[in-house]
Amino acid sequence: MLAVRDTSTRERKSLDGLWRFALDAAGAGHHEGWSDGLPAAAREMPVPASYNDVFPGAALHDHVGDAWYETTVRVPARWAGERIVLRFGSATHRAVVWVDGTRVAEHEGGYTPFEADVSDVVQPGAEARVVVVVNNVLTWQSIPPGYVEDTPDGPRQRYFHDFFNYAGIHRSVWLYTTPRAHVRDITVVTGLDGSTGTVAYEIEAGGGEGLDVHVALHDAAGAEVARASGSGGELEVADVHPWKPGEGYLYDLRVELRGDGDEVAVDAYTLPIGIRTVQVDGTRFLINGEPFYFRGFGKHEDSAVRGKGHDDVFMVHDFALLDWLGANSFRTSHYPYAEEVLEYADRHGIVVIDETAAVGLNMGLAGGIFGAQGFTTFSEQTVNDATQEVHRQAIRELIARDKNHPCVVLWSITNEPESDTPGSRAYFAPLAAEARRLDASRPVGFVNVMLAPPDKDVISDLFDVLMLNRYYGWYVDTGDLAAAERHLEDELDAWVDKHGKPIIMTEYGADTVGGLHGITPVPWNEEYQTALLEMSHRVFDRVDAVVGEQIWNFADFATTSGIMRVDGNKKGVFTRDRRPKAATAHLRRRWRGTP
Ligand code: GCB
Repeated sequence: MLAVRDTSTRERKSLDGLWRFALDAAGAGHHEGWSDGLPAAAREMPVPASYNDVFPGAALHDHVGDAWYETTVRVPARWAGERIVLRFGSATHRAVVWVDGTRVAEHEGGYTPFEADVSDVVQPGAEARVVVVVNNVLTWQSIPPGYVEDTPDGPRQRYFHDFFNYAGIHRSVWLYTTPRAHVRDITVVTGLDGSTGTVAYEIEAGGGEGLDVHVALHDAAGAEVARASGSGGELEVADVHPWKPGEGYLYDLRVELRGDGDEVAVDAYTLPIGIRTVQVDGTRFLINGEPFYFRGFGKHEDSAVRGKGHDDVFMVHDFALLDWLGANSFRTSHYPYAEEVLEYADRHGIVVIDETAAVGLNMGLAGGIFGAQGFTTFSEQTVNDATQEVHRQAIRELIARDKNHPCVVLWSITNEPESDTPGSRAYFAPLAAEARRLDASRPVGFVNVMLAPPDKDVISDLFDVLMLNRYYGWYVDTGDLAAAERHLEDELDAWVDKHGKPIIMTEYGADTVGGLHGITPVPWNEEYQTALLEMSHRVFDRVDAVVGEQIWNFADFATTSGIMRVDGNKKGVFTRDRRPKAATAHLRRRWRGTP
């Protein structure tokens, strides 16, 4: 799916700003015709943002059910004759959209874009009313899963993942044009052969019968370096300048649809691409044929008041802090991040492990950490075939959106699922195969939980790399870093013996209250977080197969309430407002070599 861009043939108009907003816990809006306009009592709500923390009070914070949004947009008169599309970067977790009372789109899944062709619904020159109902309910058939408990005080959303269930219109909304005949999709796969780069491309056109496809590749200085025509083919780039970690060199692939002999494009779209390769070779992870070591974090899209609303200020600041520490990578734990984030990572040479929102498919873990529920993970009544279909669709949408980003080097199809039962193998084998079918150019992985060490895990053979979340020194061996060091190393050695695949440590860390110090490192103080990271790093340095360390977490983040969390998860090396904890000094030394 192409990102929204202005080009010589396309124009876009932002719908971001203040929308009218009303909660609808009872689901009345559907019967009372809110799709034609919200009740007069509606208040104003910023888009993009999570709605939960914008106004005080539990009604909004803990809302379960529908929330309605409405805005109007003037459709420029000059857009007459164009194809006009309404596009949402995301709406969490599902949405239905009406334009002037006509239902134009619905979408399941809170972290991927969707759009509707509204050319026949809007009038160029006139205003159009856009109404969206966003629903935040998690069920056994949603990704991520959850369930609603009916209590005497109303419905309560329960879920099995450790971040707050923020909801709303989290990313930008655009109205944009394309010509009626248009470039619908582009897929590139790049290669390197010595100093020659290759770009295999496929172009899908919509309504472009009789038009020819022309592609031209331009380097960062704007010079054309290759061209071709036809809807598929391969470009060769002599003296290629590869995309590399730390150096996000991009070419522009200019795609045009043109009539026979015409010089002027009917539609033009420019896709920035990076030429690089990714491979797994034994226990090494290679980018451009060279061993790559991941240094960085699992992150969250999370900040005060905005919740999960995309914000360019936090995005640029977070990347600046990654750079300040010498990090070279992060994982989009635990859902696809905003497209702007991937684009920024492309331009700045930051390596990304791209994850679906399939988190919390593990009742063993949910029972152990977040309070026993007694559910079975994979069953007719819980995570079942219908869930698997939603999960498959989530993988499709992630890959469709992010397949052309050079920063993305690895797909993570799920975080910490149950992976030690026959049911888990039956569930994941087809999903791993689906990810491979959709993209043969990148390795596929999943993130393994502590409850499924090498002697219990039954799915790691389906994947190319091992991604491990381990909390030695925190959830186990709490406060005993000597025992933690032994146990961590023993387990890593066992993984190496069993699988011989590269190991990326995708989570390790300690909850740490910013500002809490102790002369002795003990759990919760800043000294202990530093000591736990130092201990982990000593172990990683002794195990050759470890090809990456991504600390949990970049910054403190909001979670659901519970006795395990004090104002959220505190495993950040930055506080939620991005103040450094003491561990950042260790990281700067280790990752940047800065004293
Ligand atoms: C995990 C999860 C992550 C949690 C983290 C923790 O294993 O993947 O979502 O936040 O542990 O802090 O417990």
